[in-house]
Amino acid sequence: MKSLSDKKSIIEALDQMAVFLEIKGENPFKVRAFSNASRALQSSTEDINKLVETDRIIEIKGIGKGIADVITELVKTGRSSDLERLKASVPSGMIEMLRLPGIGPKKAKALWEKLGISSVGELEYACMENRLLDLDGFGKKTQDKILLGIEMLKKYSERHLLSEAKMEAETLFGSIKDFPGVIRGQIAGSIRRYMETVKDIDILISAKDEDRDVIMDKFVSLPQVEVLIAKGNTKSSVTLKGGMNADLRIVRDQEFPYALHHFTGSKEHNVAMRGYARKGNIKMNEYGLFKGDSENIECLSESDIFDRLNMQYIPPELRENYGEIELAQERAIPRLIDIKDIRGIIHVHSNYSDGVDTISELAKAAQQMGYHYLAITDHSRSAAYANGLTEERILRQHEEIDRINTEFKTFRVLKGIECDIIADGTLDYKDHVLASFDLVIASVHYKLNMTEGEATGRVLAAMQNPYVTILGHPTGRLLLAREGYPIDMHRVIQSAAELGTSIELNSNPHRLDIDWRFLGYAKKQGVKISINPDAHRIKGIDDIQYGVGIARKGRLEERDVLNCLSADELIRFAYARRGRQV
Ligand code: DGT
Ligand code: CA
Ligand code: ZN
Repeated sequence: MKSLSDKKSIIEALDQMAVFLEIKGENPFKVRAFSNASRALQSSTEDINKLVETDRIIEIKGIGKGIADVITELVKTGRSSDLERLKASVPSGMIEMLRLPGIGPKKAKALWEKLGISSVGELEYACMENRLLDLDGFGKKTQDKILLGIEMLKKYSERHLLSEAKMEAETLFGSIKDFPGVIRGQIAGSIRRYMETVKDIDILISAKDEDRDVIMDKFVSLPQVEVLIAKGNTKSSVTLKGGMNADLRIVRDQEFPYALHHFTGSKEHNVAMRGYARKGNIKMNEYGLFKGDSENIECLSESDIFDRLNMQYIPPELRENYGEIELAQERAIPRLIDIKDIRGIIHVHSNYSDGVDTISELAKAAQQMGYHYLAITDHSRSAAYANGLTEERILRQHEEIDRINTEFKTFRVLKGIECDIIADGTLDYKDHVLASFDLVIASVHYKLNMTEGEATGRVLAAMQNPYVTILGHPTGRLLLAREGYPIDMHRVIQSAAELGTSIELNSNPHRLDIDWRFLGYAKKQGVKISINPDAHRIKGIDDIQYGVGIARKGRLEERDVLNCLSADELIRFAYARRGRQV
């Protein structure tokens, strides 16, 4: 092991101890003792190794016995058991959080204690939901500063949210497609497949051989390019200013369909497709489909490839080797849900709780986007951090909704609530209050630290309540930030099927929860999935596009989706669960 006996590392270790002690809320004198010791070491000119050897560390002014022992252990063994113990008792995400500008131990501690935030991802999510505005010692300025810092941190992370990668890719492709010489092109890779997280951007274009150099020159000198990784005339790689890597590949136009299929992937899908083609004596790769050894089977488009292989076209979202190849052979891939099939928006927060826009503004925006209804679902009373609704404020909100509804002829605002599931699995309001809503989303928001048994029990208990129309974000995960609580999703789905409860596909790009890998099972059980934006502002309604993409990935059809129903049908669904007719 590398010895820590250099002064700098020891100073760092002492500083870290001070920070961890402060986060843990230890005695301020003890915290100060460590920072004082660190400062004392910094100004001391003595050789630490010698001081330790001769047992004279304690002679440095400002270093007492306890800290001298820590330093001695650091010098002799290269580690400190005290520091390691402390470090293990603080969530590892907190350590990353401390790298953000404006977040010192005091603020980190407040975020942890007051909002249960222990990672950068959770912090980002909380900022987006305006959670920091009312927190003591924070405010709009701090919140903005933190968000900016997080953006910088994210530059260096391995994977990215689909939403961010897709927007970057679309801007980039928007420039590339207009370069002179580009014949056709497309965004490929995991973005085209709508994977929830993405490593890098893959763009494929076709061009004549003689145009390649100019196109590559233009690509690498685009304003959003920060670093050139490699430049060639078939492939160039760059790092964008936002921190993401992007590859541009150029092929001959007649190769484009095969290359598009290849670079869309996934790798697992490609391998399985090649295996399937081989059974028909066809060789398949990124350059073509070959009968026997050499004769190329001409394909003008990607769908020709599937045709020639005698299978149904497989939409990109399905290409994960998740059963799609068998389905395509049987021609059993259904017509997947499309955003145009969505009739109404469910799960939107207004300024009654932690949203920023008024109900009326949200309703008008949703109508303009072509939807027929909007179910407002603010937070319930125990969500104090989000200004959850008291019973009295529910009444006021319902009066306001009734008034707004008189202004619309062909649009309707529904009365919903996102009701917290209390730790014991009961709901945040009494039944007679729940009965006043058109629909109820029940979600877990706190005490996320559960075993699988606890989480499953808590959620199943909540679903027993007949007023629960939809189970909200069923694992509580935040992509790239926080694992969801472990839960027996198959049992939850079975229970939803038996009870007639819907399950949410939360379309916020940080969540995308329920995971698409469970959608096939939900569909088979006949559970309706509610594709919800969980919007906290008008713009957030657009997030439903990510939910629709994920629903397609899970092979959902229009009839599998709750908000493809009309408002009347939706209310009938909710009331059927309550055992009542409308
Ligand atoms: P990611 O990790 O989000 O970037 O995911 P992809 O799927 O975009 O992966 P990437 O960028 O490494 O490669 C793009 C596509 O190229 C991939 O989806 C399929 C194809 N590909 C890459 N490596 C292989 C391979 O070893 N074998 C085959 N058959 N295809 C590959
Ligand atoms: Ca990729
Ligand atoms: Zn929620």
